[in-house]
Amino acid sequence: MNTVTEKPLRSTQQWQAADAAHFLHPFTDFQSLAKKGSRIITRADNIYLWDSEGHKILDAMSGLWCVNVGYGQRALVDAASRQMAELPFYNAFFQTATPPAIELAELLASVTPPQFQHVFFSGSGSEGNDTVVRMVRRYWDVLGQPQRQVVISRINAYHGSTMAGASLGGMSGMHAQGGLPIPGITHIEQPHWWEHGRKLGLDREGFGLMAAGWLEQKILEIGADKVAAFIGEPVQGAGGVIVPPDSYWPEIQRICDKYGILLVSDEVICGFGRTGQWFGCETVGSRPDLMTFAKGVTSGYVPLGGVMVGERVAKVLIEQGGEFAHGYTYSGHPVACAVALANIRLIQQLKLVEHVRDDVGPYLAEQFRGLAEHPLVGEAQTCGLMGALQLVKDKASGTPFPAELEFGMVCRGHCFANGLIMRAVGDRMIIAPPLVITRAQVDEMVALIRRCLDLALADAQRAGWLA
Ligand code: PXG
Repeated sequence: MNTVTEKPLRSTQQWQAADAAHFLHPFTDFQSLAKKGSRIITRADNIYLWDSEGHKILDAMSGLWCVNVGYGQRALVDAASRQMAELPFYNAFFQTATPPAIELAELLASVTPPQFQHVFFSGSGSEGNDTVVRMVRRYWDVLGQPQRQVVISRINAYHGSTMAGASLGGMSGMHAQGGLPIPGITHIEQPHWWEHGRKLGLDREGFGLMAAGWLEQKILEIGADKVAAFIGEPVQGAGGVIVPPDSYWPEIQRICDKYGILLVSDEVICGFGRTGQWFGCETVGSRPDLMTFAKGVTSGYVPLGGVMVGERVAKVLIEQGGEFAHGYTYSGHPVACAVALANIRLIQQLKLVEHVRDDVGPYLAEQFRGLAEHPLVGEAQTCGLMGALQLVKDKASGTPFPAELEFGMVCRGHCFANGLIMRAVGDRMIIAPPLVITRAQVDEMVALIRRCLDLALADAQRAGWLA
């Protein structure tokens, strides 16, 4: 469109034809999408999107877990436009820097936990995690322990799609393509009570300690002197919004401390207010040495990522490391940094972290307790403004639907048709709405979710799947 008020430049069918002819979408079966045609999203405001057919959609996924301040925030648009006119690009490689990158580094140091005074910028979360792998190995090299190479991560984690990011991630479908994981990366089982602890008859907190214990077992199996770091998302996002038991992260911290292993918190989804604190590690009670961030740092308006580097690591790299032979053209991109500055200041002005912590987060939790009563819902979990509903065939026993039914996709189909963007990860229905959402909008979202659950239930009854 020329502007939001003018007629579209092309019809939906024309967009879809050109899309199918030229655009290879991420994580997509190209052929099946080409047959079906993409949904073309043309504009957005606050927590709503509009498609090329004029349908209004409530975006309960914040774009892709990133539009924390919601769509249409003028301050971010103006910051980008001012910076583009002033200095659209300069690099930070050859002993130069730009004011937005410096100011953002300073502001990040003030909003992150106190151990973080330094930042390394990247263009995305995946690149941030590539930086993490290089940096933790370099740290141990400089300390004279080059054998400390192994990074331990978790099955069903998501840490990105580059070679290192996908290797750190624990998605078997991704490992199956492209010869992954790269050497020196290994995985332990996730702290997923519904999947593992419940079946063992353990309560949540007992299971949390057991799941953290798997880290200690792995360290002992490899040899502590070979382990560089452990990485985890405070709450697993793409894996299905898996909120760990409260006992899990403090025990992980204790184990990392015991063996001197670096702890990395991947805050790409949990950062910038999503969990009701500035960073997820503050919600779950860990004290990481490094934090990866992206997404919410700019609310997705432009790409930016990076790694917060705690003083333990920064001191060694700065005082003893010499040149760190690593960096990206867009490390500290001035336009991205200017947008991030405007975004973080807006989060502060609107008190969005407090809004999630004290108001809409607890309100969402209350509404999800209501949804937990639905016959299809085995478990409902929230953390701040992330939520998951585990769909089950039989509520009393928690029996899942057979995987081949892809029942989550049945439910997601109803969401799609009813103006709600909600994701299905297997049979876990998940949300992460923009942090600006109001209580009235939470009501609107929950009513839509309930309607889609009812429609999915009617399908299951008609098809005889509940028997
Ligand atoms: N870490 C975490 C925890 C993420 O969620 C990344 C790293 C990688 O960030 P980039 O900016 O390189 O994409 C992510 C990204 C999904 C989905 O299906 C989630 C992500 C990306 C794409 C799809 O939920 N998270």
